[in-house]
Amino acid sequence: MFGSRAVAPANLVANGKTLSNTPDRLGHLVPTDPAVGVAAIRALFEANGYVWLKGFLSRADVIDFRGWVFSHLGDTGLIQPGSDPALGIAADGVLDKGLADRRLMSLVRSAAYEGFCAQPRLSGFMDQFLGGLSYLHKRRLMRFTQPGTPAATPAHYDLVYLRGGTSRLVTAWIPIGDTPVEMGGLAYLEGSHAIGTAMEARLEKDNAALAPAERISAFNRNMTEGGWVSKDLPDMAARFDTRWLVADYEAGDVVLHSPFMIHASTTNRSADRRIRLSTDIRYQNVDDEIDARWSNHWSLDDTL
Ligand SMILES: O=C(O)CCC(=O)C(=O)O
Repeated sequence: MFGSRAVAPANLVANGKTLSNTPDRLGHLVPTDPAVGVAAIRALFEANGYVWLKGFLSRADVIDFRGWVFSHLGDTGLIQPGSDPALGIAADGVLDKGLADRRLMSLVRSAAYEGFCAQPRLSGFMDQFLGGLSYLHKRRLMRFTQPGTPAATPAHYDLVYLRGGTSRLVTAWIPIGDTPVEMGGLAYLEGSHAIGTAMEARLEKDNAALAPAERISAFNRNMTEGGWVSKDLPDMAARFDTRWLVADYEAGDVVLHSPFMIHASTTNRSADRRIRLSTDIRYQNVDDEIDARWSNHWSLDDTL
């Protein structure tokens, strides 16, 4: 269960570019058994910028939650009529994007989603991981990606969007359902927490003269559009002489990543027309400075 595949997958595409699949440019994330304990998990997080916790949550609970989410998106045209919502099979017809976006905003405000994010297994672990009481930021994102659409998250590191408090942050990326490589789950640029740290140090100098609100903005004049590092994933791997690490995620897995770790996603090319569903939520120690801009629910127009 915990072994990595030996051969890198072919034909991963992001933003119109095909990722090189040579072993020096593409590899696999290394899975971690949560049973190794919090000290070992923390050491891996520090060393690698990520920890892929296999089977951390109940697989059945995660699949149930997938079904619950898609059942609330049924009338938007997202799901194949008559199919089991837990499978998340995309409909052939046209999506009512406006309705789907409004529904998504309701779902991330719902008690059920709140309960999913605040489940004791996660919050208890985060208290241990952060060495104190953990704080879960209220701005929490849930994303669905239809197969056959070009949607992909450009390469970035999270601190760019959360600069108004501590940098001692941890993101939990949670696939809500099985997400094999071809469904375009998160890809991590190997060793890039050091690259993100150096980029942020440079930007801190560049931003020093800006007014306080602009200084912490991901969209200020010194940033690229959207705060992204790049949309060209193959170029980034070559430029930094490193590899994109991808994985066949399964329901129940949780990936923790550092706020300096560069990550992105690839296009969902599911042959079975399965929709990628995931949530990304952020924790810190409650006693560290909190970025007040993240104390509201996620809105599509919140410019954060
Ligand atoms: O799920 C995605 O496509 C992006 C998630 C992300 O950027 C994150 O977890 O920080």
